[in-house]
Amino acid sequence: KREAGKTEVAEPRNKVPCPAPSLPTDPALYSGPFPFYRRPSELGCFSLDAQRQYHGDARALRYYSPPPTNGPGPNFDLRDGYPDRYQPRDEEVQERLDHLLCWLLEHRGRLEGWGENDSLEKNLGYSWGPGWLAGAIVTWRGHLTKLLTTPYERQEGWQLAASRFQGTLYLSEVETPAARAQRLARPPLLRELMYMGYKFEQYMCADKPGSSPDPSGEVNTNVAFCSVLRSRLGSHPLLFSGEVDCTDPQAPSTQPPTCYVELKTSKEMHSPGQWRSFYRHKLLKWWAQSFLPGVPNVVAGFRNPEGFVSSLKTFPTMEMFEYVRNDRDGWNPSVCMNFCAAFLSFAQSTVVQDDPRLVHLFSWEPGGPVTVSVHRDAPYAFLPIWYVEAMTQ
Ligand code: 0WD
Ligand code: CA
Repeated sequence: KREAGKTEVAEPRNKVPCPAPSLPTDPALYSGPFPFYRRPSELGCFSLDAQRQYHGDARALRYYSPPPTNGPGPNFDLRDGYPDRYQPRDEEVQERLDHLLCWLLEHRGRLEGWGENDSLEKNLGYSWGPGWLAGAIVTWRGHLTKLLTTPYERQEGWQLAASRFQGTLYLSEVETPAARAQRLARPPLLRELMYMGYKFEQYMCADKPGSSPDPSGEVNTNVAFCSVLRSRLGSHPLLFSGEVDCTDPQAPSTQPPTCYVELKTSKEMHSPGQWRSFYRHKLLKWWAQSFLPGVPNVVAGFRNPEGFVSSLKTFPTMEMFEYVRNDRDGWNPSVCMNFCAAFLSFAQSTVVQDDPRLVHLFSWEPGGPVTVSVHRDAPYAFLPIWYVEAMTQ
């Protein structure tokens, strides 16, 4: 309304209030149809040895070797060897994307040169060849898992640092102050529980195909085998790497990632209420983690309060949703994937400047939206100088 005696002055354009962009995470906003997700294919792999040194091969890959089905069944003491035969990885070392970048440097020729071309994808405008990496998102599988479960997460927030370099968008997790405080104050029982997960792997895996597990040795969590995969979510080409527990020499297809097996431990359950809660919370995380790389089966070992596993159950990744399909308080894979796609679009449109020293920090706490802050150099910049220099040659 025009008031007498007052001149109306338009707000200068640069003063128009402009809310900082943010992304909501409510599940109801993402319940559309399941988005396109390309069947993940393995581009390569690498291993980390007992000293956490990188090797561009499969030396750390282990072989699925469950107890014979005709025998007495498992009786694994997951506390055996703790803490005397335990060499835990030094969690103070922030590795960020370093090992994955190491693999990328070694294979940049194949990623940037003419690779096998998928003509259907080419017709759709998504080619695998020169320029593919420049349009891709590079990250760890574990970071994508956190994005998939965000609409249902009520406990732990996250921070993801993002930098664009030569077109590619790199995403690297930053430990939140709360997560760091929790890690430093980790109760002894939780430390032992972490060991028990790795001990289970030792009971279930052999070093060579056809041989038997040897649980007498040490558990060294520096050792890792990582698969490097290519996929696409909606319009977002993805290159990510994830740690793989073992390969099943008896799998119907020996082609990775379909021969891979994910191993998990969980508390023995005794009531329908305990199973329901397991389907609602644990299976969501298991599904998200294994669906992304196309790992078809998760083998669970159920431990009793004394730390012994006497029963195993295989959960096919593609059947996990069935346990919550008719549960009003269950999770929905479409919500997970649609939110992840929305986040990737949000990140792609937020990080416009191509500069390896510039970081957009995406932060999320349960109950709120994803917010963004901008930083330059330390402590948030994460693309190492050796990578930037080698890629600039
Ligand atoms: O820099 C970071 N913020 C992170 C680095 C966070 C998470 C993982 N990593 C490292 C891991 O050490 C590994 O070398 O990245 C690599 C691959 O990770 P991912 O496959 O993307 O991670 P995720 O899916 O979260 O974990 C897979 C497995 C875990 O199996 P379970 O069954 O517990 O989900 O990797 C192991 C663990 O066995 N793992 C770790 N091992 C040592 N230290 C760690 C860790 N911090 N996190 C996961
Ligand atoms: Ca595992």
